[in-house]
Amino acid sequence: PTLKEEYKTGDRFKASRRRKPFHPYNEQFNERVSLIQADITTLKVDAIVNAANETLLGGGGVDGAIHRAAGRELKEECIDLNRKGGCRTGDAKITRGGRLPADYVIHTVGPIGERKQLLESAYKSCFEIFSKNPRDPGRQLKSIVFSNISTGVYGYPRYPAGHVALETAWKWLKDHKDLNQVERIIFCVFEDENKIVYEDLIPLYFPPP
Ligand code: AR6
Repeated sequence: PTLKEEYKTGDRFKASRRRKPFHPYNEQFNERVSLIQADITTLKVDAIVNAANETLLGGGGVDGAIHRAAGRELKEECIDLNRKGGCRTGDAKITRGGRLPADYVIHTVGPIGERKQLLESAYKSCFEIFSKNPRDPGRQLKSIVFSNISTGVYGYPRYPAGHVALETAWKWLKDHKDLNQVERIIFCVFEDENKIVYEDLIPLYFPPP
């Protein structure tokens, strides 16, 4: 369900009236943003975002899960990207999704520790790739699911990271007023701790009416 639907049923985001929102209610935004708690490798969307490292060759956490589920095809594309220099921190690259239900994986590299500009840059790079799809420029992407970049092994504190994710998404939506392309921006949380963070922070950026 989108935020708009969830706000209507009223059983989530009770924290919404606790603090004054940073931005006013925006129906279009709330129709496009949602929160889900899931294993990101199970989601059938246009693109999922991987929290990778600069080699793009796989690792632990969500990166490991994505590589395992996607199989050889994705691995080979990643090896190819690695030969071309991998991916710098704050940047992003795209591959097809291999055996994943998602069509594409946008691999980004978040900072180690709380370095706000680099995390912001990672989210922005994902949005840029999402709107252009350099892997297959003819195929416009409409839905994107973000994992909680840098909040695992890389140790970015959860609340500050949640603020960066939501603020960057809000800014991106604001700067792309011709929203015909984007259907869904989904934040995928895995652990309960991050679910709590997003339930607390979403109403500040995407408040209910
Ligand atoms: N689905 C969705 N989210 C997940 C999943 C999953 N299957 N598994 C873990 N998460 P992390 P980082 C969440 O450590 O901090 C790797 O080794 C997890 O709960 O995966 O950016 C890379 O190769 C956490 O909230 O990524 C890098 O070396 C979030 O994903 C390094 O870790 C990110 O945690 C990157 O560290």
